Amino acid sequence: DMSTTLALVGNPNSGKTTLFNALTGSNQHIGNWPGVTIERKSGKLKQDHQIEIQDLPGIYSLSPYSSEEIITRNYLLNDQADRLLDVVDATNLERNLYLTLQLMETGIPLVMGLNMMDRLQKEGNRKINLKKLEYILGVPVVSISALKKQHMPQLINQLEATKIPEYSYPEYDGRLESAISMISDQIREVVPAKQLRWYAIKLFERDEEISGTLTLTPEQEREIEATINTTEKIYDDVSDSIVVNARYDFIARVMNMCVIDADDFRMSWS
Ligand code: BGO
Repeated sequence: DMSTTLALVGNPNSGKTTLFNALTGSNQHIGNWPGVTIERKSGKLKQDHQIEIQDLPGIYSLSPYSSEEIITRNYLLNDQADRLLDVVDATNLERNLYLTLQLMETGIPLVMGLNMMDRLQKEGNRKINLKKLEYILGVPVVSISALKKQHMPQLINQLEATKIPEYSYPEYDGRLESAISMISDQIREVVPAKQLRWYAIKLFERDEEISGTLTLTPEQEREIEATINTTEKIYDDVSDSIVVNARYDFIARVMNMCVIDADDFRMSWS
């Protein structure tokens, strides 16, 4: 079987539905996710029926707080997607990247569809350097307009590419990184290799949905808790908030490197 499953992921209002329709045409299957009344849509890529597209609920984060988030993260962790198409609203890049970073932690190959480029251009006060964005994230970025069906061939080309480059994970503050690496050492034997970082971060955040799925020895649990405790003392903060801040720091660096606002120009010339 040569078919690949492409999961469509993104924030609410990023244009996921518009893009799904543009990519699949009338070739759609609609149902519900088990146990909830959230619509489940899948379809085949119009131009290439070997690519099965699974739409996932729109979310801002992979935390376990809403049904939408739980559906999405279970789907991703159960390894049902061969690759991800991360639909990003270019006019809200900073906020959308928060999900992108978490998607990258799942280890699943990812293509970013930077959507709403028509609106960004029309607004005219901001430029995104796509090459730098690709470079700093290490993932392919295709700028598109799902509404106007612009750059669809380029996107499809990228989705059909036999190999999507492996990316390195977003690297956070050194003190957090050493905690993640110590936790990774405790769980290496019990989680899939490519999901090691994701599980380590979730354990660091004390995500009980996730820790409940792992069978650890009491010794391992103590070691992990000790690592979390020490790190919380170093930062004088609770662990989940340490991770949130680390993600925002990373995003701030991405924005500094890749985005130019017209106002910045004016200020520097006045
Ligand atoms: C309304 N460019 C522009 N300019 N708009 C886009 C693009 C794009 O590339 N892609 C999507 N939109 P969804 P989720 C609307 O519905 O696909 C627009 O939640 C309106 N509706 O048309 O639904 C899209 O599935 C009345 O806009 O997103 C939609 O991810 C006035 O972004 C919105 C203005 O797209 C969300 C817009 C009655």
